[in-house]
Amino acid sequence: MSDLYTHARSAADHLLAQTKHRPKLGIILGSGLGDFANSVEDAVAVPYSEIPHFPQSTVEGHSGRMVLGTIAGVPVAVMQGRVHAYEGYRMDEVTFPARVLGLMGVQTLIVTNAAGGIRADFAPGSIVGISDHINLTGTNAALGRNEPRFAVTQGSGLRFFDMTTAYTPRLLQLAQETAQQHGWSMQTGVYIAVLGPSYETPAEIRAFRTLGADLVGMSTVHEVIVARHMGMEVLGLSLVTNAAAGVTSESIDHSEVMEHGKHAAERFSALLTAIIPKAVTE
Ligand code: CYT
Repeated sequence: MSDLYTHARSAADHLLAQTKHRPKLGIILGSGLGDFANSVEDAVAVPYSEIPHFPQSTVEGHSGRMVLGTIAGVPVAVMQGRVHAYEGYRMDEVTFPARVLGLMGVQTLIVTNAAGGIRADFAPGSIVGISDHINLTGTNAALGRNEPRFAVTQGSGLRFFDMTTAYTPRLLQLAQETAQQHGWSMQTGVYIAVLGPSYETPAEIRAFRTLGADLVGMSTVHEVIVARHMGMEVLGLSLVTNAAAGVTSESIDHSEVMEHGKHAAERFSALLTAIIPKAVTE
């Protein structure tokens, strides 16, 4: 744990040595959304296995490489695949890549995931902007001794840090406007994170709805916590892959979750490509 900063620094330096680009924006691609990494221009792809101290993903559909290059002229670092707590990784491992992105100079982080729709009007295949989250995983990625050297913007890296606008309102609005320009309206919702790997029960989904959640998944919140600790701005996008348990009479199947990722991939990529040049600030 005390080596976390040093390890993240050496991973960041290793990655920066592979490219002339200096990424301003980072993207973490969720289940079934990895294809977007193929649209990076002037790309260098570094397998996670070659990055010092980087955790390796064990899940199907998470291929595990960092793609460095540009999208619409913006220098980016795109993570194709992430590791999850349900694979048995500690919180510092789950969020190590987000720490590395920050240390590489990323100030804007786009986190994406495949989620179950708790709201009945979130049809499978729709892309929903995350307005806020509920961390129900029982743990927190910022556990342990505070490390102020993780601050990427002034006033960040604090022991206790604000989560009032964890999902940057400007970026959420930008995503909605961009979706509208592409001819569809993007709804927003609250994402609740559970540990997994079991999908939720219908009773849990009813409880989550009562708690104020609109989407459910097994990722994202830890990365967002770390990003906010470091002072990055965050945009969260969920691809609704299925109705959550009990919302319809269907059961939930991982292959169905992956299939929806593939179908929505084109729309998702078009949206991201249009958002990126407008998301970065000077
Ligand atoms: N779906 C999903 N729960 C779901 O129902 N993709 C994650 C968690």
